[in-house]
Order: sequence, then C-alpha cells, then structure tokens
Amino acid sequence: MPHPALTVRSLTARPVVLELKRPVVARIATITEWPLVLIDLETEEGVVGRSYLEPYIAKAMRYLVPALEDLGLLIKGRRVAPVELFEAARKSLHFVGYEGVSMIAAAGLDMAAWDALAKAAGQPLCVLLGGTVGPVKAYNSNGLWLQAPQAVADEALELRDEGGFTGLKLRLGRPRAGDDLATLVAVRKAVGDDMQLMVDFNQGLDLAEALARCHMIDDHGLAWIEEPILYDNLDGHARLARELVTPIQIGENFYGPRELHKALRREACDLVMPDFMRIGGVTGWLRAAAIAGAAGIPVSTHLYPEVAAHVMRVTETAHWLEWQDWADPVLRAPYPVKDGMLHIRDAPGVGLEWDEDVVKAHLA
Ligand code: SMN
Ligand code: MG
Repeated sequence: MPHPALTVRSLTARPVVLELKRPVVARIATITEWPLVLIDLETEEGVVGRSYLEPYIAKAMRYLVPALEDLGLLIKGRRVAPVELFEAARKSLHFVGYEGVSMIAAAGLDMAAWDALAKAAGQPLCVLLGGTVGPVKAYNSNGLWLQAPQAVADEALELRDEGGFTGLKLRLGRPRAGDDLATLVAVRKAVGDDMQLMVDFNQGLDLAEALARCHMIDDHGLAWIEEPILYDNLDGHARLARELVTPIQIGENFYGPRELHKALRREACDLVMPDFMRIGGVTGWLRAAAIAGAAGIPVSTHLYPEVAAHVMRVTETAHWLEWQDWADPVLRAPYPVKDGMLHIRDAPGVGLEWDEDVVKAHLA
C-alpha cells in the first residue's frame, strides 16, 4: 500500500524536568535534574512524529523551546521530507550560526520528521532506513560518576545487572589521580576481566595533566578513554591518540558531520561517538556514519538510546550504543534491554509515546 505524503500542521515543544536517580557528578559539572524537551510534529494526515532533546541544563530550554516553535512555523504546510526540512531549518538560522542551539533545534525537528515518515510507511525506522529489526550491543552509562572507589565498584555490579551488560562506562577526573586509579582497580576487581570498561574524563583535564593521567591508565585494557581535554582541542587529542595504546574516543560535541570529518583528518581520535542533538538528528547521523565508515572508524552513540538503536542497525562501523534510562519516566514503553542488548520493537516509527500523566506532573 503506498503511504500518504505527510504535510506539517504544527510543532509542539514541551519542557519537562525529571529527577535523576543517580546525579551526574562529573569534573565539569554536577547535574541533579534532567531537562527534556518533548517534540510532537503533527501532520494534516493525523500521523504524529515524536522526538526529544536533552539539553543538560534546565535553563537552556527557555531559548530552545522558542527556537523549535519558530522552526514549526517555518515548516508549516510543507511536506514531511526530513532531509529537506533539516536543510530548511539550518538555512533559516544560517546567520545565527550553524552550531549550538541552531543545530540542536534542527536536530530535534529532524528526528521527529523521520519518526513521522516511518510511521506513515508503517515501518520501524531501522526498516525504513534499509535495515532490519534486531538487537543492538549496548553499554550501561547510567552511573559510575565521581564517587569513592568502593561505592563505584558496588554500583558497577548494580549497573551490570540492569540488563546483563558486557560494557560499563566510568567517569574519571577526581582531584587526585591516585583516586581515579584506585576506582579503576576496585571496579575491575568487582566485575572481572571480561567486562569492557570505558572511561570518560568529560573534558576535565588540560593537556599536560591528560598526558600524565592517560599514560597512568594506559595498561588497564580499557575499551576507550573519552574526552580527556576540551572537546575542540583537536591537536591535543591528536597528540594523545598518537601517544596512547588505549583508543581515544571523542564526538559527543561534534556539531554536524563536517566536525567529525575534520577530527578524522586531524587524526584526533581512534573512535567516534556523535550525539544526536549535535550531529544533526538522523540526517546528520547518516552523513557522519558514512564518513566514519569510509575511514574505517568505529562509531558509538551518545544518549538518545531509542533513535540510536535504529540507526545503529544501518551503521557500517557500528560499535557500542550508549544506554541510559534517563528519559524512561516519560515514555509509555521504554525499550527493553537484555543480555547487554537493546531490543527494538517491530512497530512503526521510533516508538516514542509520552506518558501524559508523568509529563503533566513534570512540566517546567
Ligand atoms: C555525559 C552524558 C550526559 C551528561 C553528562 C555527561 C557523558 C557521556 O559525557 O558521555 O555519557
Ligand atoms: Mg562523554
């Protein structure tokens, strides 16, 4: 049955703030409440495309929501053709700049548009993109923030058991390097040698510190060392990537596929992990994944596990999906995770339906 062309009727963006079960305690920030912007892209045909954005800081929703509403007015009456809407959204903000809030808003619109298109086609997004429904290898990124070594080791066992995970991510960057090392040792002792361990410094070090502290953990068989220094210091990351045996991972702060291309040309990393709100939604992801695929660089995802699961099914060099359940409270049907795999349902679209009671109770 041919699916109908969809026409945009309206875009609604609602700010919600949820309590984090395990607060984010990183070198650069502590976050106790998790902001979500819920996007509903309504069409004249009755299909609703949905996505959400996670802008880290609740206050940021004050300017993100109006930006999304402006994009909604811009595309009203247009056909739901995600790539074209993405380009229209970006061009409309060209003079503001392609990065930052401009890209984040365009990415939110893009993900909702792809969801609508897949729903109209009656297919899961991964099928619309040319793949099949199936499991996606995930690591648990729900916790392991900067707490005392034994507390982190205890939590590692909890996180492993949340879904039979074979990979866990720890955050590093405590004031004393020795405390990071003690944490690594305690976690390894708790989870055993077969567990893949990723570490994330959340950009907390300067280059000199990073050289010392990354060398210090270079023989721990880590899956990767993530963002040891500020995200835009590509030369610094390149130096670290050259010197270290452990792969250097960056990418959650790439604004658009061209930033990924630039990082690979500068040999700034061994692995990449674009974030959906910064790389440009599904459209940005597909373009970025093609660049990484051509370069033979493994690609992992950052946040947004639902959209991530679908695109990973069609990503040439798919590596790890980052799993968090932080948006779960507002979802009617969070994705199940079992044996370290996230499972996509055989249902149209991405499968985001809001629990309206929870949304009402947490509207910001
Ligand atoms: C991260 C994610 C969400 C909030 C803070 C930090 C982190 C990651 O960089 O990679 O998961
Ligand atoms: Mg990170």
